[in-house]
Amino acid sequence: MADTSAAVLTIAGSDPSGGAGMQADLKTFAALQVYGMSVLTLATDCTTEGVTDLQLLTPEFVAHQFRRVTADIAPAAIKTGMLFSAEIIEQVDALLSAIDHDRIIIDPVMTTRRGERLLSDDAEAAMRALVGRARIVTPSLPEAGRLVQRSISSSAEMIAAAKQIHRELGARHVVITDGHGTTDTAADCWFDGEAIRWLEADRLPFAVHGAGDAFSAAATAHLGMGYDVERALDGAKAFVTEAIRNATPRGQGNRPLAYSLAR
Ligand code: PXL
Repeated sequence: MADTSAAVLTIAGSDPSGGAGMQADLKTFAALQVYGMSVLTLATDCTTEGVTDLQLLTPEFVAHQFRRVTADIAPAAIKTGMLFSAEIIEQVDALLSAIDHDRIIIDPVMTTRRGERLLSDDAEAAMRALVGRARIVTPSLPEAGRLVQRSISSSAEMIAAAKQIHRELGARHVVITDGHGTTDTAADCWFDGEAIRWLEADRLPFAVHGAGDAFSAAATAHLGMGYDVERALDGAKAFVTEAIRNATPRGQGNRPLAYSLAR
């Protein structure tokens, strides 16, 4: 029986355009009708065209928010989004280690959607360590490449990278999302430690903003409701596919998703 009153938490950065980041996570939580909470890590100047600048909160204030909010309301699942600096990533790692939660989803925000690096070498190393806390880690194709330190372009390379992220970095479930790939279907590669499964949907003929965040947030909402990982990932894929299908153009860049009620 799904726990429809579940409270779920995102630790993420602000996207003032409302399409990605903390805003995408909270809209996804609301659409799936769980109770959303958020610990802010940084503010960006993001629009549908991307990010050009950001400002970080201190790791101490990230920790302060996290400790206060989780002591007040116990999260049923926790997601991380943009953490950016080695110091914030290490702080979040310490906070998650202290509460030993088994429904942690790490969305390792490490590249732009075009695959350009966002993180320093130190921050990337800290992110590889944080991934070990994940019940589910959800890198995009270029982010998976940063995690394994080589570029990935074929299905065979996706499979090898998913297995390596499980084995060497310690994430229990690895889902490499292929939103910007070149095949006809938008197929995400899921490795659960034993078998590979592909999560498939039609690839839609326009670029969107925030799809990776919404997928990961939807998986978090489902885990928080008490669903197992398979149901959580199938539910997340269905949710994000619908939100992409309904996305309408706004602004000068990629279409933000349409977060309509989905449960
Ligand atoms: O989609 C990744 C992402 C995460 N978090 C913030 C963002 C973005 C992308 O624009 O702005 C705050």
